[in-house]
Amino acid sequence: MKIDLVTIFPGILDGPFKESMIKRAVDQGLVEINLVDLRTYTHDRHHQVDDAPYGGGYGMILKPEPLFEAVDQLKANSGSDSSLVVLLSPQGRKFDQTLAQQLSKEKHLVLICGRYEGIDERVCEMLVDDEISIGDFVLTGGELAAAVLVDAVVRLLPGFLAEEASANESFADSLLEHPHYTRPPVFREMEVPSILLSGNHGEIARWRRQQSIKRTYERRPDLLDKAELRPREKVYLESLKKQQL
Ligand code: JCZ
Repeated sequence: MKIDLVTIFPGILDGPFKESMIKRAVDQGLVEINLVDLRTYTHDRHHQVDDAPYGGGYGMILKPEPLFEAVDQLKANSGSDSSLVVLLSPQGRKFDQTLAQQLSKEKHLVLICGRYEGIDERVCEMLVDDEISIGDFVLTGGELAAAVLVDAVVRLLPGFLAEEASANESFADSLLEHPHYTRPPVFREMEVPSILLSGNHGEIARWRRQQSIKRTYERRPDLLDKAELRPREKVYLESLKKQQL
């Protein structure tokens, strides 16, 4: 996969991909991540990327010409016959694990990171394939939203995770994760649940599944609609619901 991030502040995105797991994915060649400075695609002396809004009002708007030129060139140089151009914005459709999985199947992503009051609408209409929001809160620009999206997508690329890790994780089966413990077995008088020390892997798996269901019921009951529970797990969930009444 190739990911191009178009921004007027490449420095914001300098750090996030140069550490830990994403760095390893880049080093392994699972993904190529390029920071593209939008000002490279201006032709005036002041490298102007923004202008005042037609109709008046506060703030500045990103001009269409540099964005069209940047995206056209990035598509042409992608080495791929299909590119998906994504605009990060609070007006987009909500990002989630299902969308992350869909994006992880793409060969070339171009992520446009806006700034200021927004982007000329002709970019949104003609250049952008998908407008995505990472949540209902307002950032000062699209860069951190793009970093979140890249992180969630890259960890899903084939070869990134051990098979087990991706199978067990939160949201993959619409349940939150069970609690985790490591040594020591007693810390400041707080004990690790004895079942985890029992060596009985069948019982441990059952306990973890129940803990996942309990947590999801307590913290994110909305997720339970999508969860696929075995008959005995449905019975367990019903017993939880009765205890709460
Ligand atoms: C440009 N402000 C781009 C995206 N989910 C989310 N919240 N906020 C944004 C976002 C905010 C922005 C720009 C200027 C994205």
